[in-house]
Amino acid sequence: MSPSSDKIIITAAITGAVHTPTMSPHLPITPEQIADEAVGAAEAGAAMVHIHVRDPETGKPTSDLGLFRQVLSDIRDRSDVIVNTTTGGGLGMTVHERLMVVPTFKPEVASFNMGSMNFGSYPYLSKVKEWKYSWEKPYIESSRDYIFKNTFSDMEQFCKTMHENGVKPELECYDISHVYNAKRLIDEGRLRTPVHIQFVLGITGGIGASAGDLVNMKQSADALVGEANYTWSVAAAGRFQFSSCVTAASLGGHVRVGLEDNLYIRKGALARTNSEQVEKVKMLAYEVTGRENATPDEARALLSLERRTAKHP
Ligand code: KMH
Ligand code: ZN
Repeated sequence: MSPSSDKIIITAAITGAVHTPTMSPHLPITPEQIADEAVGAAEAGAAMVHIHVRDPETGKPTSDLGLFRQVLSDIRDRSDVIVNTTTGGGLGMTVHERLMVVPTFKPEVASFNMGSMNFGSYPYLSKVKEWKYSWEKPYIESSRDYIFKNTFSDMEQFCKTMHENGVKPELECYDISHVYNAKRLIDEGRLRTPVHIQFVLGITGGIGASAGDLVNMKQSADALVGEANYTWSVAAAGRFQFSSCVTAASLGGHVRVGLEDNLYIRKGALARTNSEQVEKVKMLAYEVTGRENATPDEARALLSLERRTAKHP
């Protein structure tokens, strides 16, 4: 068994860069909305919030550090939740743009994507007829020809920058080869154990989201990284979100919900807030496994975090 815990860490991924405003009127857009949603998710039981930012006028994902500053300082003023910033960014952002949030704000945790891959959101094209903003359709269409770039050289730079700034990487693994890449970086001394792995399931271009897919990912990590050397969580796209969370909770892992990954609360019903999803997964994990949600400080201990995010970034 990986160092599994009785307490379960719930992460809420608040807005992301995959969904667009037309897909849900509840997607947080402005810095105020993103911070409010993050604080609400924390109050509902999330120990960690994963943050992307969007242009407040159009809702388009951006790497603007001024917007990150507003969101991070607002959250920090109002909550003790662990802040996890994206370094995956969104379609069309450069590696440099994606990484700058790390040295600028030194968040406690940041995502770290474990390999280059296709990352397709284009299946949404068949679901939407009229788009609210002109950028949305070309953005989604561009994913058909998009390579999410995380080369070995990029990953070495991410390791160095996160290490120099005392930021714990959350290793986003979308396929089994990404677990091999994590092992390589550990063996090279670029990543220190225990690492925290996020198994990201159901992305077009990555592994699927069945229980078997999750078990495959976990067994690969057990064999390659070693059960005692990592903690883990699952983030699954769309309708696989809650079923994957229940499987992960049963296997001793942690869970991620949020509108970044899934816009719905149940079949056919849009989630109105991130906190609704946090409440639901908290209930499911407890009812199915008896595991209670970790507080931010309990999560800090479970993830071996060294320090808190500075109060005013
Ligand atoms: N968007 C998710 C599929 C990141 O932000 O770096 C994974 C993610 C990666 O959250
Ligand atoms: Zn993200």
